Amino acid sequence: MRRPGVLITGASGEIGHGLIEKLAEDGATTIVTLDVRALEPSLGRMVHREVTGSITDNAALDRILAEFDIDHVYHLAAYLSTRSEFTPVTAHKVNVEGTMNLLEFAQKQSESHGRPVVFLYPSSIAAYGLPDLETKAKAGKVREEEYNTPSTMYGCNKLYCELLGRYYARHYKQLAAEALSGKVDFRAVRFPGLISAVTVPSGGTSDYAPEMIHAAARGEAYACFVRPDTRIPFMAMPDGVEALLTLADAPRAKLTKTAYNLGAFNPSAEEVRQLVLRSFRGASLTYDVDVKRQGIVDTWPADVDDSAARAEWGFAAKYDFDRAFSEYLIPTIRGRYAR
Ligand code: AKB
Repeated sequence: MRRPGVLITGASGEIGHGLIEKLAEDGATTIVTLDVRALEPSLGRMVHREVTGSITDNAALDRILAEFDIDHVYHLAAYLSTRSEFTPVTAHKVNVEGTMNLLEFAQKQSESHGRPVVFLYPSSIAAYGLPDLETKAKAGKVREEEYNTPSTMYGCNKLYCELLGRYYARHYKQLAAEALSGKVDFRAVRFPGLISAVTVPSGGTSDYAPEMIHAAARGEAYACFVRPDTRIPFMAMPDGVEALLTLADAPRAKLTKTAYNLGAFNPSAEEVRQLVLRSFRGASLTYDVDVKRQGIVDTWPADVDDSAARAEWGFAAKYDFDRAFSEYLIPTIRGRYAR
């Protein structure tokens, strides 16, 4: 008998950390993870099977298929935006071919147990590409259908994988209607920059905000790599994890979109810096603009319209900018570094 469970890829990353903790809370979910990196021991104790391997390795996926009856896939593994610009071919292999492998895996799982597999996909604001700063300033809250012309390899990968997911959902829905089993229930969110109090990101371009906060908490000097006026949407990690879980539970019939915007707060880099300076007096935070990374965030929207997520599956971020700092980031980070 194969054991029912959920699969998390890229589980040792930032989102995986929070997601595992949340899914493990009631002890009722069998959690299977797949990552090239080992989980921290404290997280490893919360999962039932930790597979160390790549999403590009079909043998690893076949082993999971043979052993588990997976009904939810949280496909978090990806190369982020800055890293993908340095290694575009590898990024495409991991981000696109890896996602394709996971979609095939989900479809096979569904065929074998006869139920749809809910496939959660974290897309990104990188799926947008605004042509210039003037357009960005005028665009206001960008809707899902607007400016779908990403400028980075990562953004192209994310947008294309949303379409691949849509293809799988429609294709196999049709097969299911023809009485052939198998169905991938693909659901995606376009995450803003995520800020976690317990992990530091790597390889992203929204990293300047979390890096500023963590450096200040550690008492280290930090030079922000974007201009003070740079503005993109951000979200506190607990809201990001909650969004994935809420979307996973939403009734299928209510969902009209393949990918949903999520909004929370959208401070400029200087507004982040000022709040960090108020929280960590004497912190050394300066600017040293990296032209390439600046060029990337300049194509991302300053804000997003998340009305579809609110209306269709009841999404509402708990943390605005001030609450994210005062109730989540600062107390958790202080505790972490004090230890
Ligand atoms: C990145 O900066 O690449 C990510 C993202 C916005 O998707 N954090």
